[in-house]
Amino acid sequence: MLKTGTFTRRGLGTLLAAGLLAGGLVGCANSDTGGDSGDGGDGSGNGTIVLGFSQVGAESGWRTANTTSVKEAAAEAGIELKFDDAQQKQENQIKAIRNFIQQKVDVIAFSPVVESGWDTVLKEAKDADIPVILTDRAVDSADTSLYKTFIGSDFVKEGRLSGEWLVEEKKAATGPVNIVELQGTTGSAPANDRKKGFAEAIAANPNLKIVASQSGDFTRAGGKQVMEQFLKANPKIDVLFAHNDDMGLGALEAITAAGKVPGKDITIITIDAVKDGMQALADGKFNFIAECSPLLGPQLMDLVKKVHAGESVPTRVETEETTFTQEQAKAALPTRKY
Ligand code: GZL
Repeated sequence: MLKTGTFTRRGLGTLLAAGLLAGGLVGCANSDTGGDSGDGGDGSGNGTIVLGFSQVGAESGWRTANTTSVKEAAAEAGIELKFDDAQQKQENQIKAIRNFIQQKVDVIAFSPVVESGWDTVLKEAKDADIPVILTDRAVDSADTSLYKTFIGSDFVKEGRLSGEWLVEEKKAATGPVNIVELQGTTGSAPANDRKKGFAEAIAANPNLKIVASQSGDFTRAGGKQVMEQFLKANPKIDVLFAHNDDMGLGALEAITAAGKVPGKDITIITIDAVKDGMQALADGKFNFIAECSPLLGPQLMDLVKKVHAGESVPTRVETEETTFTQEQAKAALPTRKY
């Protein structure tokens, strides 16, 4: 249930699926016409709202599910979507936003790959009188007038819940518990905030020590590569905290190749709860996952319509998420939407 949303995300998911089936819609309404989208009034020239969306990339299962949610929700909402995949490069996102401004779209939404370096381009959007919505990740701009609202998760809480579970799990430990940490993309809000929340939580038990921490860039390949380095440099690793499932899944390969049993020799905590991560949890290879829902599409389209109509919107629309143990993952998997 969303704290400030008007629908639960899952309810909207069902609605969305029914709508797509009933309408016989295939694919999605994203159009990359490239040229000027119209008279600059409603952007499309035919009353349709035109949304320019700059996506981080396609680095993880979470991102893929998020892209699907945005595209399907735009189709369902009758919003013309101009979608750009930045391949995890900030300069590509800045280029895409400038392109949307030139095309005079009605609204711009984006998931900022990193927190800093957005003020100039966001000021250009503001000067062009195009409202901006932040989705999924936040920016560190001091000027909050540069965007209308943020929709996404509380990453500090996700890190804190992960740390709190570990404190409880290892409360009987009498000696040092060595933790290695696979951080998300350097400079990104989820990496900064998950690291912060986790560190604050584990401070409750001085036995819990982070002995190595490095970015795996939210990818499976990155998780595997960095975990291989961790295993070579640290003779005793008791816990892996990975900022997303995909890096944890990549790390599984390195752990197994090193002759260790994931979930037993090394306790593994991840964040996201995408299907592959939940399967690893149900199979006993992971031990705990803090959920981070990618299904932001329907709520985003609701905000796009409100912002376009000049209606007031909350400054922050936060998703409420849960956590999963191995048993809870087994129960949840059959109905998991992503
Ligand atoms: C979190 C999102 C993160 C996911 C990763 O909202 O930005 O980026 O946790 C994804 O899986 O790559």
